[in-house]
Amino acid sequence: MKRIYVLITCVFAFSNIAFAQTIFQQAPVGFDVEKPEIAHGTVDTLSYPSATVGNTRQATIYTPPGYSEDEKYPVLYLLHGIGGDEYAWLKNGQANVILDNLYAQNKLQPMIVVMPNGRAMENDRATGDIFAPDKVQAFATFEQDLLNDLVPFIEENYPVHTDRENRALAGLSMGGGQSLNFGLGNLDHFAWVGGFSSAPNTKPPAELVPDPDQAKEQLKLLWISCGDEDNLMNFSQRTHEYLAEHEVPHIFYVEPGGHDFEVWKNDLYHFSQLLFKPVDHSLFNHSK
Ligand code: FER
Repeated sequence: MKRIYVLITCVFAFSNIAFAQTIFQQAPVGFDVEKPEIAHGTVDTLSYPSATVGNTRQATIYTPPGYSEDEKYPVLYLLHGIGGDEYAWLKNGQANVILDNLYAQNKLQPMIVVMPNGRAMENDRATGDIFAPDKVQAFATFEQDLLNDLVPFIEENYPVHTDRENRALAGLSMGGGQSLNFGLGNLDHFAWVGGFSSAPNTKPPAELVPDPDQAKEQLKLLWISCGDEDNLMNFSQRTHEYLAEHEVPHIFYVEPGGHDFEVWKNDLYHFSQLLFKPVDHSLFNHSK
């Protein structure tokens, strides 16, 4: 009899592990390779006045194939990590190529993707000691720059919807921590939130989601992912466990890999396809 219990326990334990890792297949080979024969979106650099930093700041922007000023689009704000800047997702993450390929397969809702510089300080280059306290602090200061300077600029200057259900915030590592902190801390601004391999700047879960019922009600999608070989897994794991305990629907996606763009490209590939559409709730984790 005892053996049967052990067997049943093992089956459950393994099926849970397997579930966490198989919600999504890995992005198919070639998903990040440029295809000359398909339509391409447009990549640009924009400048906006920042009252937060007291200067003019830059962001990159991707508008989709078929973009028209006569339409209105939802917006994904996509944030980089501690070693990155507003070009990181394009240069190291081939974000525009991944998105072009998804549009060619009709897998994406038309959206504008804004890639800001998340280090809100006068010199926002990723040079010198990128872990220096003032530079790390600038990733927190970016909350004000994003909410008070960049989002209003985008909404005044681009043909975009301006309600919370048409704004998504996601990022990798430091940008994952920012996305969880700022997104979950400003549910009146964002309904779609994603943290990829979120870093130690991620607030402790009870601070991140002090009111689980409100989060449950307001979030369209909460995405937490991490590579299974990433030393920062603890920050995603503890967030997932708290969310599961408080029954806040979310996706917890553990994928093969470490702390690098192979993982983050795969995250963008999957996360972007879920945005601004009715979400398949069977993908959500409700338990630990
Ligand atoms: C740390 C380890 C990693 C940390 C930040 C990171 C601020 C960020 C990594 C990344 O953005 O890739 O201790 O402290």
